[in-house]
Amino acid sequence: MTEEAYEAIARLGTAPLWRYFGNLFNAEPRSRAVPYLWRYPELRPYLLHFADVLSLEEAERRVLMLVNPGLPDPPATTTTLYAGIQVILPGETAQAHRHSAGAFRFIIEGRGAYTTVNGERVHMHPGDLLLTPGWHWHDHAHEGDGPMLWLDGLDFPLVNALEAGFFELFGERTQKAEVPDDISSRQFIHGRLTPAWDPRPGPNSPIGNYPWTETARAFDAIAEDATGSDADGVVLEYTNPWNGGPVMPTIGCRIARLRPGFRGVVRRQTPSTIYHVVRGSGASRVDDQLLEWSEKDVFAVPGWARYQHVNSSTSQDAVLFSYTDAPAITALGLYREEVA
Ligand code: GTQ
Repeated sequence: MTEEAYEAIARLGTAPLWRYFGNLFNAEPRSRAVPYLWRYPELRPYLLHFADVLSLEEAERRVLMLVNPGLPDPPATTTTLYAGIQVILPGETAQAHRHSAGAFRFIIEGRGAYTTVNGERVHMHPGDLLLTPGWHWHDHAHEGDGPMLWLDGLDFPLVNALEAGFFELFGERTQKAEVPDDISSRQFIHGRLTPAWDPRPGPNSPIGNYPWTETARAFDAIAEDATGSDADGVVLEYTNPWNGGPVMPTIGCRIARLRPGFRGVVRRQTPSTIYHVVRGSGASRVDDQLLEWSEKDVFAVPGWARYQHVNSSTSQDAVLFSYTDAPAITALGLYREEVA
């Protein structure tokens, strides 16, 4: 009788909470994502191979997605975030489009490419952070020599989970330049002197490019005087000059310098994090995995996973770019952290 009752309630579109309770209300989060490291020297030859055999007329974007083994379908890098490595060759263009997902590029190597974002050409140099916030038109073009490669970061796993994903192609292959090149970076890079004639406060930073030259200047300015974080080293947040907040409502970006011999404390937080090694080498213990990273590698730290960063060099800095879903998690009142 009781078994029949269970079948009957299932047919009525119901389920007994008492059989599911433990799965629905865990004592703490258990990410399906796993700690994982992608080694750049292993990926690069295949990026160049596909640059050779696949034209940009055949692919919307020529990108190797960094797929977390715990999140194969739909592919994602952490539960909420995506990372990919994109390559474009001299003379190529990548079709203009826009999506409600927010995106950025962190430039890895090459020279002479730019992305056009809502009519502004934004030029790329290694170490630059370029934003293409949600629903901004963007296409890429390369007028230099040699391949140009960068890290793409997007929030589409989160946006799709929220069923808020929209996508649209631009009417032409590329946008025309409508404002002077790199105008947004030049207007805003001084941070505390913002244009008073055209305030456009919105949820996104108005800066097209946070150039590496300014990042290096920021580190130089504080030099050895900064205390830094016990877990994350001398860590700086890229901010929205309108409000001092994160660069986009769903994605926060940071850059950290781990001094020679740095050994972080063990920490965990509800946001998930994707790291890109700008410089140096070291290791991060993430739950039970030891991720031994070198320059240009990418690694994923799932939400609520314990992590500890170590700069294994006693003479060289390590520099880690990172991004998280912390702005979204914080806005929803779900941010937690713990230092072991
Ligand atoms: O360059 O616009 O890796 O739209 C994924 C989706 C890059 C891009 C990605 C995209 C792009």
